[in-house]
Amino acid sequence: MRIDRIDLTLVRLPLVRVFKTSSSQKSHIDHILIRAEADGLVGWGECASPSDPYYCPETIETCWHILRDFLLPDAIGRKWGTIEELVGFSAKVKGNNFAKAGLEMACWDLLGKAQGRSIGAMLGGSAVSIASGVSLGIEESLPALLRLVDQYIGEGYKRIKLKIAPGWDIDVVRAVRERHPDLPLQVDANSAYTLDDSDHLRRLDEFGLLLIEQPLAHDDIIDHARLQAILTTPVCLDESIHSADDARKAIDIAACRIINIKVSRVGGLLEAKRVHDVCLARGIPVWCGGMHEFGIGRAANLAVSSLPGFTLPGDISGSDKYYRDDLVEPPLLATNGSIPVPCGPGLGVTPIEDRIVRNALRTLTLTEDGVCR
Ligand code: OSB
Ligand code: MG
Repeated sequence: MRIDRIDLTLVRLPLVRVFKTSSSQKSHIDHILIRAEADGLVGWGECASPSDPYYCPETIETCWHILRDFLLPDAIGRKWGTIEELVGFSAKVKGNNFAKAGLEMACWDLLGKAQGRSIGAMLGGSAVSIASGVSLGIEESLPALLRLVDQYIGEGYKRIKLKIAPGWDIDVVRAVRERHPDLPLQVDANSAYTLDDSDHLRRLDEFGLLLIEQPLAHDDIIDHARLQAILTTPVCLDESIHSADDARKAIDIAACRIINIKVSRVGGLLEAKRVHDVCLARGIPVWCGGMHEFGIGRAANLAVSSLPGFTLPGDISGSDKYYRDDLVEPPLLATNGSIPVPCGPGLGVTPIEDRIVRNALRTLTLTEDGVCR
């Protein structure tokens, strides 16, 4: 294939509810959509970077810069036949995984359309639907959180994840657990604690949680190994895992017993599959994390979740949990807590282009002759 034109669009969608974590608070989401033309086909990708550098070092502006000035010029006009080859063009770019993942996703979509196969099938996935969980942010009050928990359980979601932070942890988890003794429940600290909090975190062990996600620093696995050794609750790494090699090392030193795979955090679907393969071979369960993706990125998350190692419900809820009007047809919605994996060619969803234009903050077109604005 040969890409001869790429359009970047920065799109803003309002969230139906403010989302607060230990590290950030959001009322709307800005993601970059990548529309790539190759061989008469069109492929779409989504850069799901946060706008602030509080979850990871990247922001949506660093993604725009890295795409415009490095990744896209390296890809446009070059022949490639496989994703391995395509990814090779940008191997010299260190880090910047969210930026890389957006372009790579558009290329999977192109390749899938050229071959008439879904991305799930191309990755080797076989599940036709996936068990869906929800991630609940830090709320104004405990009653407000309990109402949300009841609402999503009522809608059929298969497990609940609670964001925790110092001051919003033990009592909150206890209240949810007392109300729902058998609920599959897990927590996510987004790096809000240190090893000095070990005794405090051990108090979570009594609640039968599925896991505690990223309690310690984003760039650490050593302290996580120390913490895991004294917790009965499985530690799950999110922020610390950027590649299959990271996963192998974390498993080797017992820094975690579960891994959250995010397509964008690991730089794309190919690396996500590699992380999955390492974990499957080592008996480490995985689940698909989310970055509030719009429909394009959400479809990619569904595709990767069809792989056999994704044995825990993921954070892929129906897009209506976050957005009133998502950007794709058909809409990706949960029924009784499960969401079908798209089976059409490529991502298997069709972007609604006029809605994208209506919500665009900025666009940029690149061709083989250079940038046109
Ligand atoms: O840590 O998993 C996280 C959202 C933004 C940044 C980090 C995280 C999250 C979520 C929401 O938990 C997951 C989703 O539903 O997309
Ligand atoms: Mg997380």
